[in-house]
Amino acid sequence: MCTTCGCGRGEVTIDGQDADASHEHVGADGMVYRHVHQHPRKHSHEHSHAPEGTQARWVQIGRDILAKNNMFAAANRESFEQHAVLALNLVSSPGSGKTTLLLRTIAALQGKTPLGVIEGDQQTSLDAERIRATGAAAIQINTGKGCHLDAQNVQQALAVLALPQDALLFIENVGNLVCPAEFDLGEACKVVILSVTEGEDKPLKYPDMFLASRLMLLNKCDLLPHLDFDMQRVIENAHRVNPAIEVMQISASSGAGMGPWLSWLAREHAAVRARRAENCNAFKQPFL
Ligand SMILES: Nc1nc2c(ncn2[C@@H]2O[C@H](COP(=O)(O)OP(=O)(O)OP(=O)(O)O)[C@@H](O)[C@H]2O)c(=O)[nH]1
Ligand SMILES: [Mg+2]
Repeated sequence: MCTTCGCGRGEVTIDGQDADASHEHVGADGMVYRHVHQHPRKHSHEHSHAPEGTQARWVQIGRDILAKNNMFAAANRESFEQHAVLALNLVSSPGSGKTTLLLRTIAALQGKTPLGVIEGDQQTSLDAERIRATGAAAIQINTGKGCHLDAQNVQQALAVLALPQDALLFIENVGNLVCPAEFDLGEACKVVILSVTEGEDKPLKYPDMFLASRLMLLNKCDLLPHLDFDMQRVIENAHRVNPAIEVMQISASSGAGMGPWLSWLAREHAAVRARRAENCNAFKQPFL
């Protein structure tokens, strides 16, 4: 459930996971209850014991949800660190080119770097199928009415994906510039993809997402000759929100600008591997 809009509770399905899993509900007393329903894989039902009450109760529920999410995120992060997995959370509005970017990235890395993909969408396995067609492993998570992935979804998907050591993990979040900003999945960082057809104002209108991201990829730059898009202004807007955000211009369709992105990936992955090696060495040091 999103702490902002309350979407998607109890609707998630994950490739390879039992649909009759336990569900959580927020009772009128504001407590989170877990119990099991028996119902078919694709379902839609009303939960009658939806919360009613004060603003303070909603705030508490939101805190509880994020606290629980952060516990799963911490476990995911620890597991990524232990296995030297670089996990990236790709966030954007719908259709900015996340899957196209992944297809091109996989084509460049296949056979060189082990990798896996977790795909988040409200419905369909279309994106996971596009990824699997390349030969790469992909798990689809359908969030139903939910508008973001959470860390528990990712933990469950990881159990099915079985990533090797030293892998790259790309998590394509549900297309939405709002809610995914709130949810830590245990990733090394969020990468926001903004296509040039969306307008220069998006970092100002959706600041949480641009503040939460370490890198902004400006995609569909092949279309610039046909658009009235001010590149300087979008970069300034992003830096107003997040002075530290890195920016790259790419075209996932044509492949232009992929070099700096691939170099960035290699650098980040090397840093994760170096950290893991350091930690292993620290364990080998005798205690003084
Ligand atoms: N011209 C152009 N089109 C692109 C580029 N990247 C993606 N597209 C097109 O944009 C559309 C959406 O691309 P996707 O990769 O499916 O976008 P997405 O962000 O994964 O979409 P959702 O998963 O639905 O949020 C497709 O028609 C792509 O061919 C690009 O660099 N240039
Ligand atoms: Mg996609």
